[in-house]
Amino acid sequence: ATGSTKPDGVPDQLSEADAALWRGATTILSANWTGTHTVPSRTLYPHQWSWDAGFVSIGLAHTAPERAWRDLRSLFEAQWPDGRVPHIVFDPGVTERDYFPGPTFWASGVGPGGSVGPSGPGGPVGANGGRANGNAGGASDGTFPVPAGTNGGPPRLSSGIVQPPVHAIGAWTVYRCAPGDAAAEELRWLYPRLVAQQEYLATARNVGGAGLSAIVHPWESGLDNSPSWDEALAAVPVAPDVLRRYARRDNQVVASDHRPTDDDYARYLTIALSYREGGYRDADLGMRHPFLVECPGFNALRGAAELALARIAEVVGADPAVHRARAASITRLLVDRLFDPQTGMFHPLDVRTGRRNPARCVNGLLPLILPGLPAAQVASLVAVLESDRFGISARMPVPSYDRSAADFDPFRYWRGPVWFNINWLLRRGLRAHGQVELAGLVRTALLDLVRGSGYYEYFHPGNAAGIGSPAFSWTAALTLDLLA
Ligand code: 2M8
Repeated sequence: ATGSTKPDGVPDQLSEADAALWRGATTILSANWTGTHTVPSRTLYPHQWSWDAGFVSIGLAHTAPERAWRDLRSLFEAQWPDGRVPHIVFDPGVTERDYFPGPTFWASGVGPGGSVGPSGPGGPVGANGGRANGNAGGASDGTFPVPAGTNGGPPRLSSGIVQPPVHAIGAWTVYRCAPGDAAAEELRWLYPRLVAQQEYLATARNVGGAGLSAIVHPWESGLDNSPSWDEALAAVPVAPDVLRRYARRDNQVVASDHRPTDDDYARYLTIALSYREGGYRDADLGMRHPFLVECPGFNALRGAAELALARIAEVVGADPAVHRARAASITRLLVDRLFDPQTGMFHPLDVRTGRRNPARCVNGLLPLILPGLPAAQVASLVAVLESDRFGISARMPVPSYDRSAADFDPFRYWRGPVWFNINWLLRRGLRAHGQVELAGLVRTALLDLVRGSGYYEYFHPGNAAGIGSPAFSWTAALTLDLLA
C-alpha cells in the first residue's frame, strides 16, 4: 500500500470498517498460504492454480510482497520446457481424494531432455528438468535466455493445460507497489519465463492460424461452465463410462446445483483424456482434438500481459517495443475475428466449425482491458455493460452471463453468478478508457459484496449471497487491491 500505515500494516487512510475488511482479507491469505504458495481455497482447491496465483500476487503486493514473489516462483518453477504454465501445480501432500482430477489423472511427467508426455496413470512423474534444448526460454532479443535446467527444486506434478496469463500483470503490480533491488531481481528471473509463456500461447496455440490462441479445454478459460462453451461442448463425443471410471469430488464439497453438471463434467474429462493421449502435444491439434476455441477473455488477457511485459522489459533492460507491438496486433485480431457488431460484444470462435458462439457471456466484455481497443468497440462494450443484460450498478457488480438469457442461472458457477476477479478486470478496463464513474460503481459494489457476505468464491447476482468456497483467495487479494 502507498502512504503510512497502522502498526499492523493497515493503511492509515482506511475507515474502521474498511480496516476490518483489510484485516479479514489478510487473515484469509495467511490461512491459505502453505509456505511456498497460496491455495485458492483450503476445502475446494487444495493445490496451486495458475491464474489464481496471478490475482493473489496483486493482493499480496500490498501486504507481503516477498510472499507474492515466492508464489509466482512456485508456479513458474513448474513451467514446462515448451513454455506452458500448467493450470494446476499439485501439492504432493494432497491426495486424489482431496481434489479430482489430480496428478494421477493428468499423468503429465516431463521426461529427460525436456520431452513432455504422460507418464502413465500412477507412474512416476519426472522432474521439470527442462530447458536443456533451450527452446522455451529467452526474450525475443535473446538477452535473457533461461539457463538449462535451472528451475531446480523438487520435481513438480502438474496438469497439462493452461489458464489465462495474468501473471505479468501480477508481477508488474508487485514491483510497482514495492520496488527495489530485490524486486528487480525477481523481475529478471520471471521475465524470460513470462516471455516463454507468451511464446507458447502465440505459436503452439495458434491453431486457427490467424494469431489468436485457442484454448483446448473449457478449464483453460477459467470460466469453466460458461455458456460460451455449450455449442462446442455439445459436439464432443463423450467417452463411454467416463464418470464411472472417475468419481467427481467437487460436488461433494459444495452443493451440486452450484457446480457444473455431470454431463459437463463427462465432457471435461473426455477432452482432457484426448489431450493427454496425444502426449499434450499441440502439433496437428486441428486434426484430432475435439475442443478448440478462441476465447475473447483469454486473448484479451494475453494482450494485457504483453503490455505488462513492456513495463517489465523497461526495468530488466529488454526491448519494450516488441511487447507493445504484440499487444496491438492481438487487439486488432480480437476486433477482426471475435467482435460481433450485432450484439456489440465479443464472442468465442469455434476453430473447428468457424462459428462464433452467440451467447452473451462476460468474457465477451473483457477486451475492455486493452487500452488500444478502438473507440467504437469501447463505446459498444460500455453500452452492453450498462444495459439490463449486465446492469452495471453500485448495488451489484457485473454477472457472468446475460441476465435476460432464458438459461441465466443465479447459482450455477459461471452461468450467472458474480465473480470478483472478472469485475476487478472490468474495472481496470473501464479506468483504462476514462470511464471513471462506472469504474467507481464497480469498486463500490465489489466492496459491498465482501462487506455484506464475506470473501466468497462467487456471489448470487440478485441477493448478493456468497456461494462456493467461503474463504477464497482471489476475492481476499483483490479486496486488498481495491482498498489500497
Ligand atoms: C475453477 O476451476 C477448477 C478447474 O480448474 C474447478 O472447477 O475444479 C474455476 O473457477 C477457475 O477459474 C479457478 O482458477 C479454479 C480455482 O479457483 O476453480
